[in-house]
Amino acid sequence: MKTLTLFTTLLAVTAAKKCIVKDNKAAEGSETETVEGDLQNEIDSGVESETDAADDDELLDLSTVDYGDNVDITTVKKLPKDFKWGAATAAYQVEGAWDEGNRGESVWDHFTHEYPKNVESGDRTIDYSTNGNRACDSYHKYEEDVKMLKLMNAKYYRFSISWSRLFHDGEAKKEDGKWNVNQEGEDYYNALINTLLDNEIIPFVTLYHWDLPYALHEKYGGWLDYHSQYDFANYAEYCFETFGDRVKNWITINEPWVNCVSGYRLGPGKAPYRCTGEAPRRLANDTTGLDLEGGCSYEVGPTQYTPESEVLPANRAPQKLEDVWCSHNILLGHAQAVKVYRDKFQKEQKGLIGITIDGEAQIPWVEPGISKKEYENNKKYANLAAEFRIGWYSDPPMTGDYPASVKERMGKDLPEFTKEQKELLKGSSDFLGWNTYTAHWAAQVKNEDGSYVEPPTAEEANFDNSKKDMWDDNCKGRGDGWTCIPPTLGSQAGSSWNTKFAPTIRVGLNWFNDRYKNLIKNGIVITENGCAQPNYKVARANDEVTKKYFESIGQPQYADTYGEEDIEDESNINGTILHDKYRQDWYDQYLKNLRLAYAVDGIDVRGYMAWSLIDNFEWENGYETRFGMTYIDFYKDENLTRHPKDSLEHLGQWYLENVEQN
Ligand code: PNW
Repeated sequence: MKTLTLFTTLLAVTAAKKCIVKDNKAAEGSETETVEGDLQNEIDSGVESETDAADDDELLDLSTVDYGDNVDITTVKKLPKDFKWGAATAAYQVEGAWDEGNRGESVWDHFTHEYPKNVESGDRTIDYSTNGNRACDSYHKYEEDVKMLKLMNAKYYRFSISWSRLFHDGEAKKEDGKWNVNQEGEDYYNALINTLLDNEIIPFVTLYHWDLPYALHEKYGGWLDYHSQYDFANYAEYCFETFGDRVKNWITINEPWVNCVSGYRLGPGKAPYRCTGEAPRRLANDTTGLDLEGGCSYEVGPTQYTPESEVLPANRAPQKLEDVWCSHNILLGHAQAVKVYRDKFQKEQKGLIGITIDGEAQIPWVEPGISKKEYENNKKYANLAAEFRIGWYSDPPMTGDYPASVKERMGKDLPEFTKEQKELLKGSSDFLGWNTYTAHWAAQVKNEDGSYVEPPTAEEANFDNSKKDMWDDNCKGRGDGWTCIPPTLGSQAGSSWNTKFAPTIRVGLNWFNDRYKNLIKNGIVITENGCAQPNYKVARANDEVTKKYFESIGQPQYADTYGEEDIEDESNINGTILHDKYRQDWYDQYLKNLRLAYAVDGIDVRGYMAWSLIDNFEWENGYETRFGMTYIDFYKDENLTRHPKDSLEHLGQWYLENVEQN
């Protein structure tokens, strides 16, 4: 089929990367040296020779840009019987009971209590509206959550464990055969796990979903410090030992990028609000849109977050590159936890362990009148952008090191893994967990006169220059932020960054498959996907531009605009709140692309966890943004009754129709 062949070609070319750094012998040398042979060969073989053959001025035939999802899904094979089907939540977002059962404080408790203004609220007179103090009260109501899982025919439930519910100060220790655990915390997770199993639902457990024990943040700056990896591994060991007889699916870390970049650089929306990226804006007097209550200062200083350094002083001023160091240490934490599992438990318990990363698939920018040559260049930049956005986190657990492009362009600003650490990291994820929501455009940035901005030279390589020639997200390299330059990729869902472009899941699955062909041993699991139903709070300034744009390239279906009738009406639960058509359509489209990736492209995708089972505490958006398939009235309903939305049973039906049943 014409369209599908072209689709595959497009994906293969996204694997091309060599020509990004030109005329840079030193950098090329280090690339050959550091990238694993297998991976390098795969990357090289992905380079299409037609790339070079493209005539300078020959125009691209827009009809050849096709994502191949306009097919009748019943004509391709179904997903296999053992497909891991379920829904996801996270401890801080649903549990509540923040000071019950002897639970310790996490960075999220601290952040939300210290800076309530940084969290959206529909009613600030309610003191739990800006935090997870009560949330969905799943600590007491987990049995009701299980009933919701049944409605979607879930075979799996992905939930996370609150580290500080088990260990107040984050430090798990075993003395004379006994752990210093908070017994009430252990009892809670045992009850949850056992209830799931009684209901024939398999637990899929995340060890860390952003709720670091606050004590560790105070002690040494949390993930900024090298020592965090060992505390994480000790806590993980306790979990394997205690729950591993029943839990066979483990995720070490959820979304290291969001945790580190939002929590340590972007500020002021996510814990622990280190905001080293906010500080330069403050210095430049550009604080538009920032609620700076609490604030933070900024020092450019040496970043000694290494094994040689002493434990870091608590509460020192934020420094540059904190997100980079957080990422480095959290990846090591993942690897250390996996080592413990493999050395002491995996053989006997026979479970799988992996990491869940996030990141948007990168879509090469296309427009009417674009030349073939330019489009080919955009494909290369799509791969490069994906290496920065995704590969930075997925390469280490697969290949044992950061992508060559990231190393070259970051220069000395990127910490290095030692030989031992590389060995520890390599192959440390039995499966690859991927949270996928949205997509970004990618291209090379142009100067005013239309010439290309050149990549940084070896001398220029550092954090600030590393992406200077790359479109930043969807913004044509002209600024930062999510919505600065239209058009966006797909329609605007109910969260500022959340746009609907369903082919992204298939493009991303193919990107992973091309890159890691034989390295992902137990397939890819989509550990999160979903949307907030459109609501009146999101800005829709780009809708028209996006619509016109997609029409201009002959793909009006991806503009996917919606009208008033799809927008959540808070005053009437029996309207769009429960009859969530937009969300059902979201799931249909993404799942169709997932099934095509499996059936047509042959991708080893083994599971899908919808985000989220229930409406919950959506971090800095509080209870004002609803990703759930179950409605909860957080402000008025004392009982926090679970009301299933249409999407919940819709997914239950999807499962019966699209996954082999016998
Ligand atoms: C994920 N982005 O976060 C998290 O794992 C969930 O806890 C969260 O509730 C869910 O997605 C919905 O937000 C993300 O900006 C946050 O691209 C932000 C982004 C992606 C994922």
